[in-house]
Amino acid sequence: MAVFGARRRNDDPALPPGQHLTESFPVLSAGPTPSIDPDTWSFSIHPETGNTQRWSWEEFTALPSEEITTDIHCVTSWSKLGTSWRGVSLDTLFADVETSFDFVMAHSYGGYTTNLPLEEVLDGQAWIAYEYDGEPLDPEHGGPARLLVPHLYFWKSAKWVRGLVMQDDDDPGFWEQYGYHNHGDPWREERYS
Ligand SMILES: Nc1nc2c(c(=O)[nH]1)N[C@H]1C(S)=C(S)[C@@H](COP(=O)(O)O)O[C@H]1N2
Ligand SMILES: [Mo]
Repeated sequence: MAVFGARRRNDDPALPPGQHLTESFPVLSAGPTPSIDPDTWSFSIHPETGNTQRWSWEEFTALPSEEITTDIHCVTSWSKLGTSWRGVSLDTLFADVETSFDFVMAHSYGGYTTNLPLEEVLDGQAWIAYEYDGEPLDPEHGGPARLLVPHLYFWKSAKWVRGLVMQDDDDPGFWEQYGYHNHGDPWREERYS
């Protein structure tokens, strides 16, 4: 610890501009927490070819998974450092997907949507996460499974995700239609448009 006075919290190099640290794990949901039965849960990817890839909960949790330790940044200005998750990389899920579209729209149980460039969810940048801190993901945090795209503001990490639809255009999702930035890079403070 600093001897000559406490380091200002916002000086932490892991903190993007305008963010402050939180130790808690706030819940931010635009609507009620849907109750989702793993027996009827599925996750699917819909390319423009119509060749939909779909996984049941049993199939999904049998896929190779990874442990992810990462910082997360909410546009309302809290950041949480060193969060730990388990999930399936989108590289794994996209392995057999053929598409010439450059964007994805994430769709959640409950109706939430958010848009992302395909190239920003591949190459180890995004996961469908189903554990947090070694435990099944809490429903209020998106359980049974959520998108995790930690290099963008956390609204892009759709809770209760049920599928990704390939898009030709970068059409805005739920919060993006209400004025959130279409891209959402916390290091560039892409908060609102
Ligand atoms: N389905 C869904 N996903 C969502 C949201 C939501 O309202 N619905 N809120 C987003 C926002 S604004 C944030 S900051 C994070 C919050 O995740 P948490 O509640 O686990 O902290 O989820 C994102 N994903
Ligand atoms: Mo948020």
